[in-house]
Amino acid sequence: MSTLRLVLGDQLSHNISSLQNCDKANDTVLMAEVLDEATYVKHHKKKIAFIFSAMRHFAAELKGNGYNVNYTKLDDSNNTNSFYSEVKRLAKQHKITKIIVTEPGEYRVLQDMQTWQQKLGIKVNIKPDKRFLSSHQEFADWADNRKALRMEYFYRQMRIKHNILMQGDKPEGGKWNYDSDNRNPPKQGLNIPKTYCNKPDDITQNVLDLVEAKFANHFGDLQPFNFAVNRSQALQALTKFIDERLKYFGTYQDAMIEDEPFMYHSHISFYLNCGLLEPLECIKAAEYAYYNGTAPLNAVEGFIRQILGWREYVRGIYWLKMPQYKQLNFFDAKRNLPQFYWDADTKLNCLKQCVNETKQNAYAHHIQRLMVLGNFALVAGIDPAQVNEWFMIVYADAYEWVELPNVHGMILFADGGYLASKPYAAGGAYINKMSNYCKNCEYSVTTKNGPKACPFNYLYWDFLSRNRDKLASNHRIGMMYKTYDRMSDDKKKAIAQDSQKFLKSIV
Ligand code: FAD
Ligand code: DLZ
Ligand code: SF4
Repeated sequence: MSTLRLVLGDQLSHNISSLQNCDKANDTVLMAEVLDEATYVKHHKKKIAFIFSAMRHFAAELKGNGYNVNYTKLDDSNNTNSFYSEVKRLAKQHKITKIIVTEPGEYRVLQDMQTWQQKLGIKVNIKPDKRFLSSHQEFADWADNRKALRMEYFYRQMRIKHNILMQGDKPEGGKWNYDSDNRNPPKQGLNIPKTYCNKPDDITQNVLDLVEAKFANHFGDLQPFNFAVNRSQALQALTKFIDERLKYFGTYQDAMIEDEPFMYHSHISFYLNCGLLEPLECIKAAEYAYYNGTAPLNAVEGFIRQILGWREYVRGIYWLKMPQYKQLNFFDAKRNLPQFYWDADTKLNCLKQCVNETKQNAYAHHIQRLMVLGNFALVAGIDPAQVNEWFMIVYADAYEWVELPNVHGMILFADGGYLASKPYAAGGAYINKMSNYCKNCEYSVTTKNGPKACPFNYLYWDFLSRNRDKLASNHRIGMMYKTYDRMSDDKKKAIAQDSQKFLKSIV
């Protein structure tokens, strides 16, 4: 009797359910770098390097802890290059009688795993992923019979359940949400501390060479590579954030500055999503900083809400609504993704900046993703499948359970308002208020129409006008139609003409 325990690249946690009660003398742990996973979308080079290096470091730790690990490297001659074929190969080699795996973070992988038992004739036990703070059942129970799901109410329930920032049954400071204090524009002379920066060791260097050789035609810059690649380094990155940047996280959460890709954000999503950090330890570290007097409540509550609220909420929606969720296209958007999402060759300075930083770092912070890259895709009517693929490719923290609800639901409103109460569409004024991008742009953010006008200005109104039948009854956006209706016919014509001309120019 021998059990095969499969650990995936985003399951790098020592307490992962697939390793529980492991018989170290007889069981085999399988970890495998497989081409299928690196190419089902052509991931950013940095993302592949990060996952492979973190996997190799984790495998070494497991071996050090006495586990019997079979680690398949990408260029091993016997690598069969898919999860299933590797499991099959190892099951034969080690006379395996049972397979244990923790449920994956993507529906396509789960579907595949669910066929293994029948195909292999070996019992396959798919265990729940206990690293999340809300189970599928708990989320489904919460969602049951609600007309509309709203993150805020889910978040309050999670605060109570985990007793985070609570004074008895009341929220700390008397309010659940301090978002209204968290919308400051950037100001000049901010002294933003440097983010965590790790020097590649030999393991990482080998991986970087491998990625350069095998994935040269994938998007993104491989160098410099400074990610944390094991748990102790990820903890250092978390501590550095809590000590140096958390205090301003809230105030400048929505701010964007040219050549400051990380602002006061934590830059920990990669580590959380692949298992090097646990959500509750990040939440507790921030909560401690508040009670310790080193960070104010608006920052701490804002940060905790992202992890305890948004992160769990989007995962809940993904598993509740897949596979249908991915097919939704509320606005019937069909336009192809413009080439500048890949090469940053555009006169729109905000997009140029955000694409370039994404290419360099496999990272962009939330407002860049939402209000620049996402906002443009929404108002330009880009096909959700193409936008979704782009976001899966370019960010080192992208796994479908978290990427899809953010893209389909939050930025594209492709689910018709299941996740968000209104589309986050905005004109250039928002980007101008929250960034310094417009100062160096060839377009004029204050001009509404004509060749010099900021394209967001007319595309915003064109988007509303094109989708009137779908949006007019939305009470959070319906009033914008009153403003549109007060415009002269000439103005409306100019909006439509400028939009058509611009959209034609970006194919
Ligand atoms: P911080 O701003 O410091 O926030 C702290 C943590 O909160 C993050 O590390 C993350 O774990 C969590 N968080 C914050 N916002 C969200 C959110 N909306 N959904 C889920 N978790 C959240 N996040 C991903 O992890 N993977 C993705 O593929 C991803 N795609 C996104 C696509 C779009 C269009 C948008 C608008 C958001 C997306 N997000 C995604 C959410 C968010 O932008 C990133 O989690 C965040 O930018 C990561 O940077 P950070 O670690 O510095 O986060
Ligand atoms: C993202 C990724 C990549 C690029 N490569 C691998 C890999 O070779 N082996 C592996 O186990 N996991 C990899 N991953 C993470 C998986 O894509 C992830 O586990 C699934 O998408 C399920 O969430
Ligand atoms: Fe972006 Fe418009 Fe500002 Fe240019 S003017 S940076 S296109 S918002």
